Amino acid sequence: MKKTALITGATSGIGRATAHEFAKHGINLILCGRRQQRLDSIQKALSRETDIHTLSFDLRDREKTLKAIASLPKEFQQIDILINNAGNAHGLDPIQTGNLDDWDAMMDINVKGLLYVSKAIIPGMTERKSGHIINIGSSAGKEVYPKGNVYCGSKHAVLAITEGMRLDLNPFGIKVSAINPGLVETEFSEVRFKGDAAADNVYKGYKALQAEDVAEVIYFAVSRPAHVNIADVLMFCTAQASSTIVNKFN
Ligand code: NDP
Ligand code: 8X3
Repeated sequence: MKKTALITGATSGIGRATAHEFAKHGINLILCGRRQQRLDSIQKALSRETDIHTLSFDLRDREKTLKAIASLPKEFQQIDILINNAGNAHGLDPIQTGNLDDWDAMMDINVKGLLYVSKAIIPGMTERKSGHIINIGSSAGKEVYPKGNVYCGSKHAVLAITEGMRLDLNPFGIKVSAINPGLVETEFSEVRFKGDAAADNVYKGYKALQAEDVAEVIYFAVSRPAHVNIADVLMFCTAQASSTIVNKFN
C-alpha cells in the first residue's frame, strides 16, 4: 500500500526537493507552506507521479496549524511519515545586538511550529503503532558558531526534542530521526540576511550541499526495512569540516 508523507516547508529548498524525491518513489504527499502559489505549481508538477494535497498555513499560528491538519480529507488522514522541515535562520548578530523579532521567529517556527505539527500527527501514529518522524536539525544543533546564538539554540532544541520523541515513542514502534545538514544552497541565506547582498557570498568559492543531496538522505532513511532506524545523520559538503571551517577556492 502507498505511504503518505506530510512535509512542512515544501515550497522551497530541502522540503521541495524531498517532495520531488518522494513523488519519484510513489509516496502520497501532503505539502505545507505559506506560499499557496508555489504549493499549486509543485502539485501540478508532481501530480502525474503521485497523489498530492496542499495545506497553506503559518506554523507560528497554533490554531491555524492544528485546524489545517484536522481539515485533511479522509484519504490523506493516515500520515505514515512526517518530515518536520520548515524553518529558517533570521539574522546573524551577536547576542548583545540581536533582534527580538528575529529571536521570536526562530523559536516560534523552528521549535514551536515543529511541536504543533507533531502534536497533531503523533496520536494517529501511536494509535496505529507505526510511523516515522524525521526532524530536520542542522550542524548548528550540534555546535555553536559566532553570532549563531539563537538559531543554534533553536536547532539544539530540535535535536533534544528529537531524542525525547524517540524515547517516548519507542513503545509504539515509531521511528524518530534527525537529519542534520551543514551548508545547503537554498533560499535559507536570502531569508537569514533579509535579501541583503551578504546572502550572495554564503555559497561562493566552494560547492555547498544541494537540497537534492539532503532529500536523497531523507529518502534513504524512510526506505530502510522496518527494523532499521537511521537515528541521527550529520552531513556536510566535502569542503566543510565544521560550522566555521570551509575550504574555499580563494
Ligand atoms: P528555505 O528557506 O529554502 O525553505 C524554508 C521552508 O520553510 C520554506 O518552504 C518556507 O515556506 C517554510 N517556512 C518558513 N517559515 C514558515 C512559517 N512561518 N510557516 C510555515 N512554513 C514556513 O530553507 P531550507 O530548505 O534550507 O531549510 C529547510 C530546513 O533545513 C530548515 O529547518 C533549516 O533550518 C534547515 N537547514 C538548512 C540548512 C541550510 O544551510 N540551508 C542547513 C541545515 C539545516 P513558506 O515561506 O512558503 O512558508
Ligand atoms: C544551516 C547551516 O551553518 O548556516 O543550519 O547554520 S548554518
